[in-house]
Amino acid sequence: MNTVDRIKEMLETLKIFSETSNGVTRLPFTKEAELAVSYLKQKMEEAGLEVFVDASGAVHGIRRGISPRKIIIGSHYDSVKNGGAYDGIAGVVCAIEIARILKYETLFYTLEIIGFNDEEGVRFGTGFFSSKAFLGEWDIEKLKSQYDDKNISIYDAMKNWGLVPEQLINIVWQISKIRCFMEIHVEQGPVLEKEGVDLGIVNGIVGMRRYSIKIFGRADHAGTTPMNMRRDAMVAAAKVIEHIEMAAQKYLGSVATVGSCIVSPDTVNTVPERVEFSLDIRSINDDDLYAMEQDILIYLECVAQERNLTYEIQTKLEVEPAQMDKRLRAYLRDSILRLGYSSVSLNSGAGHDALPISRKVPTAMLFVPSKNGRSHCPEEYSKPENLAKAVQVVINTLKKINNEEDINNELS
Ligand code: HGY
Ligand code: MN
Ligand code: MN
Repeated sequence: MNTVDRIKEMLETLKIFSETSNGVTRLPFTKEAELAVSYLKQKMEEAGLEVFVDASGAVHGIRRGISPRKIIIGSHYDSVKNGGAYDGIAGVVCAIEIARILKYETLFYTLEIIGFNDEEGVRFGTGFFSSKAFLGEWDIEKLKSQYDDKNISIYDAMKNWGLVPEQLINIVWQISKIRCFMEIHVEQGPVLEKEGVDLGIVNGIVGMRRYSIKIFGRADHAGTTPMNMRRDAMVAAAKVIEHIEMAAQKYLGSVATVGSCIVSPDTVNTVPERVEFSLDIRSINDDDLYAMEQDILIYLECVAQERNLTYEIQTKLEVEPAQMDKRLRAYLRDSILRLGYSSVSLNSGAGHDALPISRKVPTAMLFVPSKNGRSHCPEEYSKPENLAKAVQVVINTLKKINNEEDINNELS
C-alpha cells in the first residue's frame, strides 16, 4: 500500500466517526470524537510513535530525536456540523503518514504529531481549544463560562468525557523546547484550483473575532398588538444582521458571518421577545477588524435605543492576524521546487490552530487544493495525490530543518 492509498484509507475510515450521515459532524468531547481518537492512536502506534491523549483531548504521537527540542506537525480532528471529510483531519492523517515514512530515521529534533481538539469552536462558539491550552490561555472560570446548546459547559463536557480540566495547566508548552510547528490543511477556498497548482504556501492568516449577541424585546400577541406598540427583537436583529453585511463590505478583504440564530418563544403568533445570534468577523488587517466591530456595535446600540430594547454581547473568541515564519516558508518553497511541484503563496481566510500558535512558535502552513473551493459542507474534497505531495514536501522540509547549520554547530 503506498502513501496515497494509506491517506485514502484513513480518511474513508475517519469520516465514519460522525453523528450525521449528511456530511461529517464530529464535535469535541463526544462519542464520535472518542472513536476518532482511538483510531488515530492506533495509526500513530502503527507509525512507530509513543502515543497519549492530553488533558485537552488532543492526541499526540512522539518520535524521540537526538535533541528533546521538538518539531510539531498536526491539525485538528474535530469538524463543523454536516461538514466535510478533509477539514483538519486530512492534516492529521498527513502528519501520521510523515511519521510512518520516517519510522526508521533518527532525526536531530524530536518529532511530535498532534491531532488537536475543538479547533472549530462549533459546539461552544469558541475555537482553538487545544492550541490555546498549549499556550496557557484557558482557566477554570473560562471553561465554566462557555456553554453548548444543551447548556453544558466546556468544563462539564470535559469531565463527562473522562478528562480532568484542572490538568490543563500541565500541558502548557515550554516554548523554548519547540523548534517549529507545521500544519498541512485543505485550502477551503478556490484560489489553488483556479491557479491550477499542486500546493499553496500560506503567507498570513486572518484575525478572527466571535461574539454571541442577545437582543431582548417583549413577547406580545401577533394579532392584537399594533405595529407601533411592539418591542420586536426579531426585526431589530434583522436590521443589525443586514448592517453587518454592509459593514463588512466597507473593508476590502474582510468578512462577517451570522451563522446561527435562536428565536424565542419561537411561535408563529407571538412577537419575538429574545433573539440570540452568533457573529464571526475576520480580516488580515487588525485595524479593519476593530473598525468593523465598532461599526456594528454602534449600530446595535442605535437600534436598541430607537426601539426600546436591551441587548447583551459576549466575546467568544479574539485572535489577531498572523504572518507565517519566513524561513520555514522559504524551506517549503525550496522543497516544492526540488520536487517539481507547482505552488502559489496566499493568505488564509480560514482560521487554523497555526493562527494562535504562530504568535509564540515559528509556524508554517501548506495548503492542498479544495475541489470547487468548497468546505464546511459534505461536498468538501481534496485529491489524496495532492495530500501525498504535501507529505513529501514537509518531509523534505523537516530534513532541511534537521540539517540546519546551528544544529551542526550544536553537534560539533
Ligand atoms: O472557522 C474557520 O475558519 C476554521 O474552519 N476553524
Ligand atoms: Mn480546519
Ligand atoms: Mn473548519
